[in-house]
Amino acid sequence: MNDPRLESLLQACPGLRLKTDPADLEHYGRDWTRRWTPAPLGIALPATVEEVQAVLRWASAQKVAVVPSGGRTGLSGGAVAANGELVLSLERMNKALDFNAVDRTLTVQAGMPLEALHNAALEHGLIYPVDFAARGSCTIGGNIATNAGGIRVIRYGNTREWVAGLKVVTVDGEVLELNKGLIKNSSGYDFRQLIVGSEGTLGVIVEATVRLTDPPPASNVMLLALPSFEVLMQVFSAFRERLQLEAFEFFTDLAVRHTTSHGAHYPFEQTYPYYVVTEYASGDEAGEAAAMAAFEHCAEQGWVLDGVISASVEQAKQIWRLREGITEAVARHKPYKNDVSVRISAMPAFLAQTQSLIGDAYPHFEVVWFGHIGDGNLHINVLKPDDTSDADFVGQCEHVTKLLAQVLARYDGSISAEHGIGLVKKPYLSSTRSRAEIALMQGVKRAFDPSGLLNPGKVFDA
Ligand code: 2HG
Ligand code: ZN
Repeated sequence: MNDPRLESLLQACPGLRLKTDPADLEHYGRDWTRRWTPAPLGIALPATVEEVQAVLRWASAQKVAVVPSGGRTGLSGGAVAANGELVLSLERMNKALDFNAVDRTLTVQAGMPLEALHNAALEHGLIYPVDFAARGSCTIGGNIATNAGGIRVIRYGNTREWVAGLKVVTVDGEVLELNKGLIKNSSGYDFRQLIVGSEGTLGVIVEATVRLTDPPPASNVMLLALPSFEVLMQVFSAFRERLQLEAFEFFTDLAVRHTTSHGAHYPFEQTYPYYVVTEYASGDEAGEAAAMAAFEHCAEQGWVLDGVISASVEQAKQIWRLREGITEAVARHKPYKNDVSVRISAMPAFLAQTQSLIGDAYPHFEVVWFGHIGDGNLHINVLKPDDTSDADFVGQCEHVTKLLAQVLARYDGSISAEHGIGLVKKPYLSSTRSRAEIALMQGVKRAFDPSGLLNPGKVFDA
């Protein structure tokens, strides 16, 4: 620990756990984006709210920038520390603190992994319904900081809907108790919701009180094979009309090729261009009959070519793996990621335009399409060819993203549906938010963090 600033941090916060090994700096200085070289000053791993307060007071006094850090599974560079920042990892603050059976809320520390939160809810016979593939590694604090969405938004909404209260430490070490678990609270600005999605730029989330709900009725998983992109939204409407959908996810043949070469099991005898995995409530015969009716209707119209329904929990997991395994399966190709959204009603026209734009723009690149189509959210992963340099590849992709941003603006869409803006989408923020909005955001940032020390350079430049 050569940097004298870290000695002074330890004096300000005796007993604080600090990591400074090069391997740790590398590990904690990056997220799942691999574009930036990690270069943090050090890693602080507080165990208590008081320690977080002490670290932030010290950072304010010393004018040291701080990057709050959860599971670092983000895909927008929101947790990257590439400029000598102190990483403030919440990983040791990972416990459940309080369950309230009457309020049906669970209060946990921010560093609790999402999967641990799911399990903690289940211990009380309830569920925390927000879910996505990174559940084992991401943390609830990070989920809140990006208003994470995932595979069950169609049924339960985004993280935002489930946050009943937050404990946040401000840059000068004050503790804010936001909303305190209330359902009704019409007492001025709702800072809780301002913190949700603020990507660590306004304060450090140390505790969250989340709402829980009843477990869903039994569900089944169906995998559908589609002939074309054009029928996707028709299949969605047919299923949504007849069933209570828990998930409705889309992916392409190329995605399947990657997940199966990564161990996922493919249940059909031949391949098809497009797929949907849908999960729906099916506790009884009526539920299954409705699912069959939806399937048959789509088959009659020629919108689906094949289908399989999970006959066991194990088979349901296998089907899900075809979809949930995509991010991991394509990771070695250093994908350039787009995470865009439009209103569901705009989806058919937006999809058609985007498909032709991407087809023209990337004739030489593999493009993996997938996403939460039932929420109007599309993921477009462009894979880097081995013989193209990182810089050249990103340069070409950025050019296309500018065009995509223009299409999105035409449909009033968003350049980031659920991954946040971070560093990756910062150049395109103005395609989704107006100049007046960005100016107000900058003003809010100054009110919370006048010296610009919290996650500087993320979302927008102050
Ligand atoms: C998903 O939906 C995640 O699986 C990751 O949001 C998307 O890797 C991606 O682009
Ligand atoms: Zn997603």
